[in-house]
Amino acid sequence: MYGGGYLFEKTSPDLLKEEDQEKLAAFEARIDRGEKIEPHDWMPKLYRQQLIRMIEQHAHSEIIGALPEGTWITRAPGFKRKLGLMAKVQDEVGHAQLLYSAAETLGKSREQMIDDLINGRSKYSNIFNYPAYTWADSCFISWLVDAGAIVNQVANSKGSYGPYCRALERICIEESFHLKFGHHCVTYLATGTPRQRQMMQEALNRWWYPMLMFFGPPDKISAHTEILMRWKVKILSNDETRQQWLDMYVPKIWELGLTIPDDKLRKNEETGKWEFTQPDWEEFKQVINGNGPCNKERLAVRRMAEKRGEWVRRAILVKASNKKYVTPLA
Ligand code: BYC
Repeated sequence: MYGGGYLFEKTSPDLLKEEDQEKLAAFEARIDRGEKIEPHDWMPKLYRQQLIRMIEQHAHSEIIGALPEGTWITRAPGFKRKLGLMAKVQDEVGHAQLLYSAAETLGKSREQMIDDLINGRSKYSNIFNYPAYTWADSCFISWLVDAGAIVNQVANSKGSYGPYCRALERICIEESFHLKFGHHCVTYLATGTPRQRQMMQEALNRWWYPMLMFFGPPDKISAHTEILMRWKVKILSNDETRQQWLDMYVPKIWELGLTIPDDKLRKNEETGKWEFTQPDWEEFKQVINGNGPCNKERLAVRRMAEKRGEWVRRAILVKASNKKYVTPLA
């Protein structure tokens, strides 16, 4: 459990002291007026760094997120489910491409970002470090993790950095198809045979607390929320997105006759806020720093993909420079 301090080193607004104060004021006035900041506009170093950090982590989450679901494509029940899941996984990888492109506009190359990911220097979403044991786990991701992503991304798409917002708008449209697919899959299991219902319930039990963590640590211990909200990179705080997701999806989960594994979960009618048992924030810290149940496996798969794809990337580069390339198999 967490104490009073920040979970990570808090972003200090003191870092702004070195900036040209006139430029900083003009920049902040633009943001206050709701203008978009574009790649060639002046921006404080901290804004650039924070955006690279956040967009890059988001991009990594998309390609790593494709892994637990990807392993279910061949095992999904029936041809339609296989097709649906394959399209979804392909979309997620496409989202990563859009996001890497948005982050590149800030000056960090895609190669460097991938290198940081596979060498464990970058973070990605906690939730994809948990195993998808059954088809129901994959259904949980498609419906409820994507729902969480939509709540977060719809808000952030109204933010201040043009390339990120435009990428998010497109991503959200595709995510809404995933949500329908996921809802259909979960409903099918939750209203199916006793064995199917049990499988869905067990998946919900496994994913509930990692899902609460997905929105980030509570505001009072979040390191970056304050500065990111000041610059409208984040439009809602971590607690606000978590509350919005609970508000939208707890009733839907209950409607399906599933039990949420938290006796304390209730909506406080006076405050309008959901009260719930806090997830274990120490576990969260371990998971996002490489010590979750699947971190090693996830990065090993990415490293393998990177190695296997190397000849393709080289061949494309050689073709672009019009040289003859012999494949390793020739
Ligand atoms: N997981 O100060 P805080 C998807 C880190 S993919 C891991 O609150 P911030 C999908 C945080 O990075 C969608 N780490 O941070 C894909 C920071 O560490 P550093 C994923 C987390 O940035 C495929 C530290 O904790 N969505 O849905 O203000 C298939 C302190 O946190 C997490 C996005 O990426 C976490 N959950 O707020 C299916 C959305 N939370 O960097 C589905 C974009 C926090 O100081 N990102 N940390 O070492 C955001 O909106 C924000 O970055 C967050 C965190 C709300 C996640």
